[in-house]
Amino acid sequence: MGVYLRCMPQTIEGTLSARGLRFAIVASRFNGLIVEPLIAGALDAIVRSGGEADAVTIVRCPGAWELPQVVRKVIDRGGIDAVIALGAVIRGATPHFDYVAGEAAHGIAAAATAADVAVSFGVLTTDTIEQALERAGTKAGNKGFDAALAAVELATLFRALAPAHRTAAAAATATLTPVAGPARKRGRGVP
Ligand code: INI
Repeated sequence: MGVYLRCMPQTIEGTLSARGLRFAIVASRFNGLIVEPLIAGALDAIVRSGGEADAVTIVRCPGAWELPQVVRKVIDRGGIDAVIALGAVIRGATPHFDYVAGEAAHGIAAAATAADVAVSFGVLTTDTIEQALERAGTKAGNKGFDAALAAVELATLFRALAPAHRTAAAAATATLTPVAGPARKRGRGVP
């Protein structure tokens, strides 16, 4: 307690303001009954946190297994602050689920780690369709909405974590600007 009175730690964190942010939603078509409400939830979260619907590009791919490849391409294409990956993998009678869900999770995590932009994970992995429906806008919320909010927080955190030399340069410009005004008035400024 005493330590905090003498020395306050610095906290760097994101916000939930999507104002000015550009997003890509990468969504799989497989299990569209579940994925479409996830997309709607993500858009709702972006708009309700101050973002613009026309600052969102929706990119669709066949299934969750393809999500990592497309997320990478979308990041390489540039022009966005955050990618929200959405899909639904539902367990069947064979081990296929484990391969698809595992590849989606590992691949998106690998793309995220290598990326300069925020990447969030909104891929449902459930045992049943009922569990997936519950998480796509019914009794267990909407994981698309949650993933979009995570993307907003991460993108704004990345802005706050911009390299120190860049923020120092911005601060120097900000301090110098007011000085230039009066100097110019007295005839000593830059012509
Ligand atoms: N894709 C999904 O997105 N969800 C699933 O539940 C699923 N299952 O269970 O098969 C699924 N399979 C397709 C896969 O993602 C690829 O599109 C396919 O294997 C072609 O590469």
